[in-house]
Amino acid sequence: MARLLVRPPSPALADGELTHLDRVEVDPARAREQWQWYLEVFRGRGWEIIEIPAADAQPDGVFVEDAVIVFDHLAVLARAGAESRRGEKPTVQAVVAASGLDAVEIVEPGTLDGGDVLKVGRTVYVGASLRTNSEGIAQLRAALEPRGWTVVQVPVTKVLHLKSGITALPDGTIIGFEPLVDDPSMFDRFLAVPEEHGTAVVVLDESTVLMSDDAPATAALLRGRGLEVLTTPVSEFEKLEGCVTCLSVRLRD
Ligand code: CIR
Repeated sequence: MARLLVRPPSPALADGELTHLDRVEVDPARAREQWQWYLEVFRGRGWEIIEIPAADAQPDGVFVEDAVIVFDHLAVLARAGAESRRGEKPTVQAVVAASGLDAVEIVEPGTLDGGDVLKVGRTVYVGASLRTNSEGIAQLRAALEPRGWTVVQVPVTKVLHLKSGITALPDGTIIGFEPLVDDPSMFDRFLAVPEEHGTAVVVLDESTVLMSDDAPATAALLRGRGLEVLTTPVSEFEKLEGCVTCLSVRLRD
């Protein structure tokens, strides 16, 4: 059964890191409600939900995708690029240890945020961003290439993470909002989407994706390609440069 790692939002979510956006008011109760709805989408499709213990002193702890990335049976424990986020790791590490996955860690001086890692088939695109440095990318490559993955470094200067600007459809087409993508020509198959909040999709299965409800023209575009598109509100997380991908880590058997 597919499993979903998540962590409840901290009451201090509004104090999370911001890099490219101005701080606006965040409603913690609404964030909690949106997080529950997000889980319902997965529950409704038979996913098992595994909760990482709350880390209320960590405003950005809900964005669990940044802390661990899973490749087959290997979990790579990231080393957050933002110092304020390094305290998220121990609770994530404990859950990973209990999950039965093998684990490797990115270590100092490497930094890597999971939001900078996009898997497309056996290719792993890694964003060189303010959060992910060349040492972190080198460590990831050393862990993955012997296991049959190809790591491709991608520049990221316009958004927080690689996956703030692009994600991939089930058929491997990369979608992105062009003003946020440094170099769309790096990708063999690139589809421009018309909305900033339309760049992030979570693949639920070969014909279904989940995305923000704040990108209706993109949802229509993807439906026109024959995909089933589910939408959910994530406005409180988008205010903190988060999106649908970063709220979970998907473990697929
Ligand atoms: C941060 O700046 O770290 C958080 N406020 C947002 C992290 C979003 N994570 C992601 O896109 N993978």
